[in-house]
Amino acid sequence: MSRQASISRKTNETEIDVSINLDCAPGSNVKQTIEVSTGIGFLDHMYTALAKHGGMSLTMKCKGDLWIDDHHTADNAIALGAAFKEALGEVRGIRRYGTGFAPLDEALSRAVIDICSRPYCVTELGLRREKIGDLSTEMIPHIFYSFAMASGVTLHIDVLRGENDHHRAESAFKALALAIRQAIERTGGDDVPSTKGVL
Ligand SMILES: [Mn+2]
Repeated sequence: MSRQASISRKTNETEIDVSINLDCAPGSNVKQTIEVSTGIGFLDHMYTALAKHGGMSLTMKCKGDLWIDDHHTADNAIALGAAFKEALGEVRGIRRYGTGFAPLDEALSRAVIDICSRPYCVTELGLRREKIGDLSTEMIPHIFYSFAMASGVTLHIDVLRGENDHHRAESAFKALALAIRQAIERTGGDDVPSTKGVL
């Protein structure tokens, strides 16, 4: 059974529809479909990379109040996190922990995730530019934070090195994708991966 969810969220600031299917990795017999349209090109680029390397299908349509700034629109990571949590369902029969390292040329990032219902987020991205394309770089750690809070995961993401901020950010998203893909991998059993017996 594939793990999927759709979420629609409409506020005075944004209108967002997200559909996610966590089981579209190559070899899964499910075609991977990625359509991301947020109105912020660089953000589309990042979510597309996240879905692609996370083995997910992702449809995200977002209309935000970009005439104010990019903040409310970039906060669509809340909806993405909520959809991820719903698609995953009860934390059972998955690996729970995942680690991803992703290089992009000179940049290298590490992401570690624990799908544990204990939302926490620590990031050290070292971005120096004010903006990448139309996305404020200060929103990138905020996106990871919003995703962690809404999905209930513990997340640590570090850009270990890199000169180019586009590369640094993209390698961080790709590292997260690899970590997620490992953590949500089915073990074949249906045990709860916790000594508490519940997550
Ligand atoms: Mn790129």
